Amino acid sequence: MSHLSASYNLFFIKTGKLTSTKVNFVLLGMSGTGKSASANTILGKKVFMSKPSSKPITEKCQEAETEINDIHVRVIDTPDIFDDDLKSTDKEKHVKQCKELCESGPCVYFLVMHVSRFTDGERDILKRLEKSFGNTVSEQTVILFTRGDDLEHAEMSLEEFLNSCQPKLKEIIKKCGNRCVAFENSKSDSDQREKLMDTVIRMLDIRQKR
Ligand SMILES: Nc1nc2c(ncn2[C@@H]2O[C@H](COP(=O)(O)OP(=O)(O)OP(=O)(O)O)[C@@H](O)[C@H]2O)c(=O)[nH]1
Ligand SMILES: [Mg+2]
Repeated sequence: MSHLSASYNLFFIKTGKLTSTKVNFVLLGMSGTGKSASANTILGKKVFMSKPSSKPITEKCQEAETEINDIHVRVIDTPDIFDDDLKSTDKEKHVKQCKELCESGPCVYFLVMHVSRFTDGERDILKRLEKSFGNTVSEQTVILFTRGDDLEHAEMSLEEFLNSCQPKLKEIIKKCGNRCVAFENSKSDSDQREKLMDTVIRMLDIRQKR
């Protein structure tokens, strides 16, 4: 039994519903995809530095907490652990830190990508995620697409984007149970974080019923 279902089941037995427990959200993805911007959207305020840059901005794991629909959420923003230039000792340090932070309760991984391009470096991103966080990580993963505003400008829905995306990305999405959300980080409305929470609750619920 994975860590997620163990904690979650325990909580359900106690209370019958998912309230007041602490859920950990770990934002992972390549540099510049919008991990920190998405973390800020989830938190509902600008906590982490997020800006245009040709080089990585976030250099170490950072965390902040919030409440969404009565659920206590700890948001963990990470540096690009898929960066080939990163020393393996640094990468291990970041992964270890995430794992330690997730020991406190259920953990949901968000694989952050943007809708504008699926890059070569992202083709094997799930394999790399599994290598760091274990073979079952995709069962606890939601794909978070940033730059939802680009979709809007192209008058395209998330469904249309997903239907027309390339086979390798489709494969990743399928492995993650087709759990996808689109974020428009330039908007600070709370609808986006509530929709995200719905996806998370549905995911936890499905695991609970297994
Ligand atoms: N238009 C638009 N820009 C976005 C969105 N999300 C992020 N960005 C921009 O993309 C750039 C990079 O975002 P970051 O949040 O710094 O990306 P990151 O993944 O944290 O990058 P590192 O810390 O280097 O790993 C910033 O200029 C953001 O404003 C979005 O939904 N729409
Ligand atoms: Mg960042």
